[in-house]
Amino acid sequence: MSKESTEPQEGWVFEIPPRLRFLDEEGALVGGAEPPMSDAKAVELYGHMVRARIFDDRLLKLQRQGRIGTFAPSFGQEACQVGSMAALGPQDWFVPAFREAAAALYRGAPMKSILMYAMGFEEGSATPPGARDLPVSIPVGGQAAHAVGLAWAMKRKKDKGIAIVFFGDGASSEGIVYESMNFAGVLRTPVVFFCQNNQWAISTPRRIQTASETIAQKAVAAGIRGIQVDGNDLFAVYAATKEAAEIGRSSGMSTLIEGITFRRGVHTTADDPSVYRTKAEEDAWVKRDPVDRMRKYLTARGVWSDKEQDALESRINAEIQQAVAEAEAFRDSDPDPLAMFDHTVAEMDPYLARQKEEARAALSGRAVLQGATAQKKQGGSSSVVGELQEAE
Ligand SMILES: Cc1ncc(C[n+]2csc(CCOP(=O)(O)OP(=O)(O)O)c2C)c(N)n1
Ligand SMILES: [Mg+2]
Repeated sequence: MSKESTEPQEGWVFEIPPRLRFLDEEGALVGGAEPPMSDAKAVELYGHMVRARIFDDRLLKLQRQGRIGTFAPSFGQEACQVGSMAALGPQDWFVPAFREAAAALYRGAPMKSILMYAMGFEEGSATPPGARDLPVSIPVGGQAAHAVGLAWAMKRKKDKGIAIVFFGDGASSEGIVYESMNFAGVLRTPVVFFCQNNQWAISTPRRIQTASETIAQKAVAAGIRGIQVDGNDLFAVYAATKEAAEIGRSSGMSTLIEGITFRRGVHTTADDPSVYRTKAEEDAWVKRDPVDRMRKYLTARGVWSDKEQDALESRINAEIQQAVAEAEAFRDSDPDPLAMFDHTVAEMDPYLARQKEEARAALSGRAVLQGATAQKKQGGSSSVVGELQEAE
């Protein structure tokens, strides 16, 4: 380890500043705040939020129709995801958890891929060549370590990218998240730890997730910056992430951003939030919705109208229809089940390679068994075991 990487970091004040906010719930700038982007950019990012929301809604319907499997909606968290990714560039690594469809779409993931993944096809995890995007990560918090590893590798290669990792309020209690922040502090690797505090970890509410007053302050012990933002305010998220990335790029200092938001929908399509939270709580967050807030802002600025909204929605619906058709065509094309091994890791560990070979053998065994069963129907052997033995 180099001398520089083990030195205490001087010149930083590890205090959590007041929660950052630009827009109030009515979409008005607060306290003389200047918008951190042009109207044209705000319109563009609003379009991305709407696109994510309509896509999310469509996925929910497809799941209810039995056309895709389980998925975790980003409904209500669009500002956290679009605002942060918009502050970064293709040189930066995107490390998602499992609720980041809005971020992935912004980043360029094809809708078709997200649909394929939700249908159970690992081909949907394949990222476009050269994209610095990791696939969905289901083990809660584990991806934080990947982000630090990526940032460390970039630092060693003198590559000016940073890594952003998403995780939830629940994940903030996982050891690996603390360990990752600790490593990022010690190694001085530029990571934006983006905690989407959506108030719930399945049925566990924020108030019993941690006795800590904020999640942001957990940065202090790791010697990295911590900041709370209104996570339903696109401008606040954008500005905080941009600053965190600039500081990271120039100094290696990491930042933990706690975005205060709300999971407006189900945890996943296998969940029913009405059994553990009240309608009053849900209603309170409807008023703080990030997409509505931005629409009010843009409308008041005179740069958005209902007509433009209709045109946007039609374009998005057509795009989704096309993507669903393509994903279903893929499903019907008899995809190779062995592809489930191919798109999560760059280099396969020996144990995974072994599993792939075992799966290949089992699948070909199944094919033989099916063949033998077909024979039986035509008056062949009646013993399945016998058939398997014959197949060997
Ligand atoms: C290590 C691990 N433990 C438990 C689970 C089951 N699980 C999936 S999501 C989840 C809650 C995560 O809550 P949070 O981190 O707040 O993220 P959110 O779902 O709210 O986006 C749990 C416990 C898991 N996937 N991985
Ligand atoms: Mg949560």
